[in-house]
Amino acid sequence: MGSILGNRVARVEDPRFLTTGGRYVDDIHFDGEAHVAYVRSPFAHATIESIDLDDALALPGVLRIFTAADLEGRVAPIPAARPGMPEAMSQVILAADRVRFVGQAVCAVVAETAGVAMDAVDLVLVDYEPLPVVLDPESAATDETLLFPDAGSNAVMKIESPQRAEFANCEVVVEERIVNQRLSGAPMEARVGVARWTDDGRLEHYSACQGAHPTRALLCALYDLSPDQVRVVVPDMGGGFGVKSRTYPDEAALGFYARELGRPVRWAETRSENFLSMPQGRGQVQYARLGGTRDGRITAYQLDVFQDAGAYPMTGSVLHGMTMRMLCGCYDIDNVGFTGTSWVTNLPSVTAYRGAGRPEAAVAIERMVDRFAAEIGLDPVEVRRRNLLAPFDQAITTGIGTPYDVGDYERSLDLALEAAGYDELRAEQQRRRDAGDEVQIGIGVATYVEITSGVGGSEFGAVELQADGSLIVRTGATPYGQGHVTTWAMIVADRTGVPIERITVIHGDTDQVRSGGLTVGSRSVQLGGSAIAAASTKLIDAARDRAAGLLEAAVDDVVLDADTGAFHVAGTPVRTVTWADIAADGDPLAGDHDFEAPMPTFPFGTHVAVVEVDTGTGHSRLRRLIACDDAGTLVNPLIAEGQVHGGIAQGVAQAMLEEIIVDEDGNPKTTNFAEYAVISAAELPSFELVPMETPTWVNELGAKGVGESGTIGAIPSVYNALVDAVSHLGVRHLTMPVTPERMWAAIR
Ligand code: MCN
Repeated sequence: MGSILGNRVARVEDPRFLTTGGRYVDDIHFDGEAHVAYVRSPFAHATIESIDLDDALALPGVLRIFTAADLEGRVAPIPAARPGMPEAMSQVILAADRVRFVGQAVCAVVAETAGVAMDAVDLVLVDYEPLPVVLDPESAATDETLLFPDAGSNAVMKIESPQRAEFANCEVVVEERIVNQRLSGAPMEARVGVARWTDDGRLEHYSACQGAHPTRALLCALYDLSPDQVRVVVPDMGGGFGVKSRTYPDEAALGFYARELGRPVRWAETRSENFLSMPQGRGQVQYARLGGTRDGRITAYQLDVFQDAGAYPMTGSVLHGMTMRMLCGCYDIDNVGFTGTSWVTNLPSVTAYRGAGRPEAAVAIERMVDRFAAEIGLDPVEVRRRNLLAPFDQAITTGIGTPYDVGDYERSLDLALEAAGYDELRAEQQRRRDAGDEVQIGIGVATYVEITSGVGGSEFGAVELQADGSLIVRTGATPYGQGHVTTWAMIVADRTGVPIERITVIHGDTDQVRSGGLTVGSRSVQLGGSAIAAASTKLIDAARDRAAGLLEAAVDDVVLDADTGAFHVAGTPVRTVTWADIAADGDPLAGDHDFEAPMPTFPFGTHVAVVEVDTGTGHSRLRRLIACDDAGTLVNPLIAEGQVHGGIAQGVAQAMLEEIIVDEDGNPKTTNFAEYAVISAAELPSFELVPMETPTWVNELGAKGVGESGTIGAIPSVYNALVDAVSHLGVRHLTMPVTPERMWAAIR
């Protein structure tokens, strides 16, 4: 028998989802629950002149209506997303004197039922005085209209490299303005929360969020409570995609309403509310400049970025920092520069969304490499080959100063091209062009590298032996579709020899797990998985001690057979001690560990996209997507591939379909799934995945993250393919999402 690691073990989570169903926050109810609905601003920017609650309060079933004045001094201000952000821009729960985006919460209506609360919302009369609106970060940068006059500027955070790239010696220079449009995370389950105060004065909060402990920390800060006075529970979730990495003010305030009413309080937003007010992704405008020699050597690269932070700075206001770290991509370029500032705008806040700053970096460099290739008339693959970093297995530092762990970029390129049949595809393209076919094909290649666990920090894991020899695993990671239960059980089974059926994984409950971080940045396997592995080793060490006693042997002579899960004296496997024997021989045994890595890891790969474009209508279709994603040693290739599939779908969506659209007054035009073109299986081919595993030395599992790679590789490859399809018509650049309308206009 060998290790279970690396096997395609089907998710143990799934039978429940497929039979009895999951248990979501919306399935958890308490006696006497009251329901919250929010009065939301219909203006993108306005002062609040007056609020009239009389009609709403008269509606039978309405219990209370809260405004900002009711919260004043009774709920602490929400801590800034990052230290150093302008204090004047702090997030608020309810708008006091000014609203800054359509959908901002102004009043909270609490009623006996959700229906009554919603009806009452329509009866609240708010008198607004509209102000000029700022709808994109470039306009914000003029500081003509200030969102926060006290801050003196719309700027949130400026990040820049020590120097700018120098272009004087370049034979060729290409420039482009690239927009990474705003996207909705569009989780199937919208935001939902329930809060109640237990008889012993503790706050219990049920949330659909990406980390139970960070939400507990937020609630402790808001209500001035110690961690043992708050319990946060995250049951099953219908997707997070980064946008649920924070518990936002509308939900965090539930504890306040519950305390005021002396009843449990629930809030479940509608889909429209989710589109209106949940923080969104991307929103980065880039000015890219790349230069080099006529024979294809890149010698200079400068990226200047305007990052949209939205109305109240959250994670989105630091995303350009990640873009800077990944500026150079897979390339050997020293002469590079970056500037970027995040700016507040009259739109919902921007937060992390699958990739969070790294797809933006990959889009910029990969688009520019293609743009440069077109300019010098060289195959884009050839330009990549001439500039890729040579393989390395110890840390190297890129031109922008980011250390990478391991990389073998050209091999991923070779593998993907071979699987794609690149030469035949180019031949087909030439045939269609020669024949003047109405439908042309485009081939897009992107070699990418990204950063996982980029924010660092530690993650907690514990393994506890039960009386019957089974194991309980506690993890600080909060899964929401990544299959941690299966994956963690596999790691523990591999170490202990206890079969995965006898391993129970507990997560997402601060009363059950000592500490934990966020499931973001594809950090969980490398940190949480490593913590579990190390905790297993500690448990085994403690168990060996006990086994030595039972076997009447020296502890150094006792070994664990990880295939059978039995301890014996080395070389004498006849007399064995089982995990149940060990459990029976004394106090409960456990091992726990907080794992912190020496550095992040840098997954990489190559995606090849093939699109068909109808040059008559501008309609494009993704025909194939070949993806070679290297996430180091894979614990469970089946789950990892699922992660890549989901990631690719979201990447294709950004290149071809999805976009938050607002009118000139800042009114959103994409507030439901009829208007927001969320991608579905109908638009996608079956993806062709090419395996490659280059282990990292950063953790004992050799694992890098995979949760976002698909997105990061897919966006630039599909984007490049769409431009490539019409490059023979003189098109050099397009704007994402490349809708039929944009494609049609470009062709003409
Ligand atoms: N895995 C593996 N070997 C590795 C790396 C990962 O086998 N070397 C497998 C494991 O089974 C692991 C899974 O892939 O459980 C994901 O691991 P990892 O890459 O560490 O990512 P995280 O668990 O930290 O997940 C976060 C990531 C992010 S940031 C977003 S956004 C995202 C994503 O995961 N949102 C998702 N995947 C999602 N999947 C679903 N279904 N829904 C979302 O909202």
